[in-house]
Order: sequence, then C-alpha cells, then structure tokens
Amino acid sequence: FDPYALIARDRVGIQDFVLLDAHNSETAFLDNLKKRFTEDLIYTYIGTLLISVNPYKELDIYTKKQMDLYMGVNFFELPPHIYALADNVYHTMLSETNNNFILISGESGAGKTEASKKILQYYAVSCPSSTLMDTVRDRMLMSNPVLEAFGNAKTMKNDNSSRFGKYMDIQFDCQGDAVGGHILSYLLEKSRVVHQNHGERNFHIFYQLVEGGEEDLLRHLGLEKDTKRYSYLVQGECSNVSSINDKDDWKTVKNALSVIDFDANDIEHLFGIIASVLHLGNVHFDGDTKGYATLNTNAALRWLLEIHVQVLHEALTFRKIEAKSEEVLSPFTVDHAIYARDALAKAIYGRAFTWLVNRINESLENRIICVHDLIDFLLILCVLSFEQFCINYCNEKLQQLFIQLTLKAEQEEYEAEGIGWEPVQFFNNKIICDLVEEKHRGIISVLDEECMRPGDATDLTFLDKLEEKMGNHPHFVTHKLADKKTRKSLERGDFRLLHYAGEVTYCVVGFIDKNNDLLYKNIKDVIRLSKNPMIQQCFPATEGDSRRRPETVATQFKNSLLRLMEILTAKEAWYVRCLKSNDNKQPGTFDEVLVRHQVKYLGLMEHLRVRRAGFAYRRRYEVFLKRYKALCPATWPHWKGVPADGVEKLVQHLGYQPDEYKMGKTKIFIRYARTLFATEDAFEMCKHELASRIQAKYKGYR
Ligand code: AD9
Ligand code: MG
Repeated sequence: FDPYALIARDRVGIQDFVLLDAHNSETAFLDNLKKRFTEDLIYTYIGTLLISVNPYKELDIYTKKQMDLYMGVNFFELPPHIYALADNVYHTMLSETNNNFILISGESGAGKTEASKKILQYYAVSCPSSTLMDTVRDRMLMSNPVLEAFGNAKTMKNDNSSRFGKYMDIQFDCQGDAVGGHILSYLLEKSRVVHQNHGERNFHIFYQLVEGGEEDLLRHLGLEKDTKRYSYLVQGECSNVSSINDKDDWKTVKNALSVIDFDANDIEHLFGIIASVLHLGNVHFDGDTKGYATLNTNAALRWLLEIHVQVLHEALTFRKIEAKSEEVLSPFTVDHAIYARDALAKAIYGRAFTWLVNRINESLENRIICVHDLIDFLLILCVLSFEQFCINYCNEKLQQLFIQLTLKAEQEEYEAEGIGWEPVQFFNNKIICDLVEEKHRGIISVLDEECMRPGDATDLTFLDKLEEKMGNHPHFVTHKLADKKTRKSLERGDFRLLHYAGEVTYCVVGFIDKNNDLLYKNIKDVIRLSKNPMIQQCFPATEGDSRRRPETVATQFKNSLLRLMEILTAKEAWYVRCLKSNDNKQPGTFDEVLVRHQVKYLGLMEHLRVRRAGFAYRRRYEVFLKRYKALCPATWPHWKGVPADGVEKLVQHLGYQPDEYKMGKTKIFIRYARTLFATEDAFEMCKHELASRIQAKYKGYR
C-alpha cells in the first residue's frame, strides 16, 4: 500500500501541503485549507506537522472505532488526524526509545486544549494496560476537569479559555504502558480572581461551587446559592453562559477530585479557600475623615480562612512598617486597603492552584520500581493570553527551538544519508530573544532593576530606561522613534516589539506591580495563623524568614523557560498548529482574513519552506522499487540486484533530471512533488493498462 498515492489522489484538497504545487502561494495554501474545512476535514499536514482548524461543532471523528483505525498505521496511510500524530509519536518513542514532545500552539479558542485532551484520550484507549496502570490512567484523565475548573474561565474569545500554561509529561515504561505523569503549570492569570472585563467570568470553580455546591457544604462555608451576591463574580456581568452548566460541572469536578485521591477533609479545606476568596471580595472599605480605610462590617471576615476576625481586620487596614527596632502601624487609605485585599485574594488563589497541581502530581507519581526505564513524553500547551509580554517571549523561545530542531533534524538525515545540503536562509529570531532576556541588557533585566530600585520607580521610569538602553535596537520601538521605524505612531506610555510574528504594542501600565507581585509582610504573617492546613502549606513559615528578595515574576518565568528549552532540545519535536476558523464561535464559517493572519504569524509558510528547501519526499529504495517497478522493463517483474541500482535504472528510464533527485545510502530523495506526481500518474496509467489487458485475456478464455 502506498501512502503517497492516497495523498496525491485525494479529491478534497491536498492532505499534505508539501505536495501542493504552488507551495509559495499563500492563496493556494488558504484555498486548500478552506476546501477541506468545508468538507469537515479539519486536519491537514505539512509533512509531520499537523494543522487543525477549529470546526466549532462536534465531528464524528473521535470515536473508539476511529481510534482503532489509526492504531499502529503508517502516518500517511489514512487521512490526517490528531490520532495519527499521537500514534506516530507513540510508536516512534517505542521503536527508537527516544524522548518526544508535542507542541500545541495557536491563539485563544483555536482548539489547543481540545487537541491535548484528544491526544490524552487516545493514549488512554490505545496503550496497553494493567490494573495498576488503570489507576494512573484514570488519574491522568481526571486531572483535566479539575485543572480546567480552577484554571479556565469564560473570556470573550473562548467560553472555556485556559488561563494558565501547562506542560504535561506522560511517562511510559519499556512495554509502552503509561506509568506516571507530571504537570507543570505556569503564569496563572491571578488578576482574574479580583477583576473581570465585561463579558468575561472568574474561574469556573467559583460558579460551580456556588451553583452546584450541596446545601450542607455551602452552609458550612457561609455561602449563599447566588453568584450575584459576590462582588468578585459579577464584574463581567455574565455569570450565566449558555454553553456552560455549572451544576453538572460541579459533579464532574467532585468526582474527579475523588479519583485523584482527595478525601472529605481535603475537599472541605480546598473549598474553604475558594469560599474565603469570595468572602474577601465582599469586604468593603469606607474612608474616615482623614481618608483612611475602615471596614464597614466584619460580617464577611467571620468566614475567612479560620483566622481571628480582629487580627485580619487590622491586617487589611494597616500596614506594619519595621523601623529600626520598633514596628509602626501605618493606616491604609481606601485605595491601598482595596489593593491589599485584592493582593491577598490573588495570592491565596494562586498558591492554592499551585498546591493543587502539586497534589495532582503526587497522585500521578508512578509507583514502579524500574524508574530508569522511563521514557518521557511531553505535551505542552501554550496559552496566548495572560501576560502578553511573557507569553510572546515564550513564543519567541519556542520559535527558536523550532528553528533549531527542524533544521537540525533535516540536516542530520542528509548527513546520515551522505547527501550534500545547503542551509536555507530565513529569519532567525534569536535577536529578539536576546532583546528580551539578555543579562544586564535585556528588557527583563531593565524591568527587574527598576523593580528593585528603592524610591520613585514607576512604570514610566521603566519605559524611560528602556528608551535609553535599547532605543537603537532594530526590533524595539518607543513613541519617540515610532515614526522612523514603523509607520504607525505610538502612545506615550507604550512600547512596541517587532516580534518574528509581527508587531505587538505593549502598554507599560502595571509592569512594575505585576513583576513584583508583592504581598505585604504583615498580611503574610497573618495568613499563617490560619487553621486551614492547606493554607499553612501554601504559605510555609520558612519562606518569611528569608531576607532575600524573591525572584521577580518575569525572571522566574525566564528561568523556567530556559530550563524547559534545555530539556526540549534533547527531544524529538512534533507540532500541532491550531487555527481559529472565525471569531464568532460559528460552525462552518471560514473567515479568510482571520485564517490568513494566523497562517502568517504561526509561521506556517515558513515551515513549509523549510520542509521543502531540502527534498519533498524520501523513500526507502525497496519501497520505491516495489511500487514502481512495473514502469521499467529492466525492473519488471523482478529486480535481482541491489535495490539502489534498480531504483537508479528505474528513474533514468522515467527521465528524472539530475536536479530532481539524489541517491542516499538507503533512500532516494525526491526534490519536487511534481516529480513524484508524474511518476504516480505513469503508474496509474500502467495499472489501468495492465488491468484492461488482464480483462481482455479473461474474456478470451470465456
Ligand atoms: V485558550 O488559549 O485556552 O483560550 P484553546 O485552548 O486553544 O483556547 P479550546 O481547545 O478551549 O481552545 O477550544 C475552544 C472551543 O472550540 C472548544 O470549547 C470547542 O467548543 C471548540 N473546539 C475546539 N477544537 C474542536 C474540535 N476538534 N472539534 C470540535 C472544537 N470543537
Ligand atoms: Mg485552552
């Protein structure tokens, strides 16, 4: 069976862009995507990269039957599918015992989370299993609804938008059994806890608890069954969303929590924290005659975190300043008090989330003795949302990795096959990565310096420093220089980065504050008085003793990215690029302008170019010969010599020009798709001819 024949003969567009003849034309690229999308064919390849276009409707392609179909089948034999990719990665891992990772990217609502779930489900069904492994498998699957409840929210772009980044490791043993896993979360959008834009919601779990929580539980937590009562839940003015059923989801989450080993006590403590955040949001302040904050009622405090009301009251209205040997209490203004309250709510939620992830990881830890046999496999989910600057920096790094790995992989194959290779020139985004991350000189360093500077550092002084230090950088633009470098002008408080994917303007407001992510020390001290054991774990006492300044958010993020890149460079990369078909979550609508934009900024044309820069296709000699031997008298019906010689005879007979192919050690490399197509056409004709000849002969017998 020949996979490429199927690709070439597909009636509905072309399944693999590498075979598209007008491969430099964006229009042809989009036409092909659209044609397929209209036929509900949402998947298309560029070589082994999978493109997925969000259909915004349930397709009948994720059944057990479909999974069975793709199990162990050659990548190109069946129509493109996320299962084909998952299966191929799995078998590559087993046969070559190397480490692999799948990178899923795309903008908000493009289908990243859905894709990752489909991959996980595929492994859950297709990997061999034993009773012990079933537990790991169930937990791995169940970690999803829990993390989505706590980390996802309704946004304008996506009713179930992930507001955190996630890497997931699945560990397999030598038999291919999934034996464990590990989840790493990053950059949870904590600000959502205290503020939501119009048309958006807080994290799902709040609504699930209030709407779905059992009466006893709600009473115990001092909550009323009405989301409108909680000021942290009403700012977006859309507590009810038609596509979301909070009551049902509550049941799912409770069930999932029990599968990942949460007992009644854990659940009580966990939701004690969630309820505390809601109560905290209902703490309001009045101003006294001097403008200082006073609490208008203690009612909400009663339920908070199992801490004495009076202590908490003081912490929310006064700041403790340590001066020489004494402590001075300085009253908050109303604005300050609100700021402190919100900072506390964000800290509690953020740390509870991290705690939850750790707890899930404990439950996924494998209990197998032969730890050394493990093969890692990493799923990455990249969120294009939270702190755009950090996320875009992350995307730059991933693009770097992509460049390194794609070129490296190609080069290695050419080298192994003894084929000369001229590297393709394309934009290397290292210069932008450096602009952001370089020690002492990069944007993050400048930001950190400004954050550490005592006194009058503000977002605007930060911007001044940026202008001073990198004003001349070709990828950095401020309002002073905007007109020279790009035609668009800039507001005074903005700067612009020329990312590899396009220009992005950043407003500096909030940079200092978000990077510091500080919680007043006396509030931290008070939090530690909580009797809730989960809170005690989230705010360990040891942390407070350290005199060292904690790392800033950007630096922490940078360091974790650098660590991740190190790990990933040693692995084999697989890519899923998710595209959004339209902005209105409409089934069957293909917004060409929107898709074109994504094709551009996800670098798909660039990827295609890199893929095609070398050779469109490579085939092992035996395989090539077996399929096409009928096209040449010298090789038909059998070639008795070395396969490579047979192939050489065959292609010369077919009239291949020297620039069209190269002979490697084990494979023939064909540069252009059209060469392969022509050969395929000849083969088709030859087949027909043979068939009619046989038919005629058969008739004669009758
Ligand atoms: V965000 O960056 O987390 O905001 P994602 O994760 O890229 O975003 P998500 O996977 O949540 O998007 O998909 C958004 C919605 O599109 C889903 O809730 C589904 O309703 C819809 N979707 C996505 N992929 C598919 C699919 N393969 N089949 C059907 C899909 N519907
Ligand atoms: Mg998502």
